[in-house]
Amino acid sequence: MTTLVRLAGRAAYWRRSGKSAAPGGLGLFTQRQRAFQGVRMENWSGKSGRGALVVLEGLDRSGKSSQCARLLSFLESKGCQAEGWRFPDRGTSVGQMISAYLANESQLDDRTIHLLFSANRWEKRDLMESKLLSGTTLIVDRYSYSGVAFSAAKGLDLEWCKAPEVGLLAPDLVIYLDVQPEKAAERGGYGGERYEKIEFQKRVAEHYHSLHDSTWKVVDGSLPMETVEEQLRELATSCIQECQGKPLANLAW
Ligand code: DGP
Repeated sequence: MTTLVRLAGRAAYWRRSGKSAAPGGLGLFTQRQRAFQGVRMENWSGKSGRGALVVLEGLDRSGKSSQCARLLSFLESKGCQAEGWRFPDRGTSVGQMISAYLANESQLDDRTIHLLFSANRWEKRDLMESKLLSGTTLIVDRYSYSGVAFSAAKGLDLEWCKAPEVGLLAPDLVIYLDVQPEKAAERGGYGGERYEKIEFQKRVAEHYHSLHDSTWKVVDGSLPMETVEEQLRELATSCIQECQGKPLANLAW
């Protein structure tokens, strides 16, 4: 019965958020073939070398999921082998515990849930690596930076939060969709889950800013959707081309 309630809750969540869910975290976005709009794709080599690990980060309701779906459709329409992933991956047993926690159906100690989020990424690490090495680009909605920023916003030590992420695959590109917490809160579907509170999101934003490194590109997420989409296309296209020949690396932190 409890499982049924949780599954129903998850289905409601996915409907509310407009996100599509699929078991195992793969192929999560619908395939929409979109017209080529301005990004030059000469010397496209996404099919022959390794794929790129492209991560989108940002506050809740910053537009990540919509932009991931749009970017994936664009890459597919250009013949790039690409998949959409998201973390937390609620399709695993660890992911179901996380989902129940986020829906306030269960209570967990802050460090315990932090380690579960991390475990949820670790259980997908090998599959991510084999996909990337076989030439598939992964567009990932949230990753270790969410892990650190959200837990640190609860008051946990930043270095302690980073530790379990060390050894996961390092992204080739992190795109941070920058939206003011107040603006994000005005968007549909806000407030249904545990962390969707403006004061908390402000602290998350501060911690995100402390994590910026050379792989980060900040995009103004309050611009029109099409403008943001265009910027993401250009960033991802350059990244896919530039990471050819570069070995995969691990998060070092
Ligand atoms: P999403 O499915 O992207 O809406 O994410 C669900 C919520 O979980 C959202 O408020 C952000 C939060 N979150 C995502 N990843 C992590 C993580 O690794 N650790 C913590 N503490 N929170 C996370």
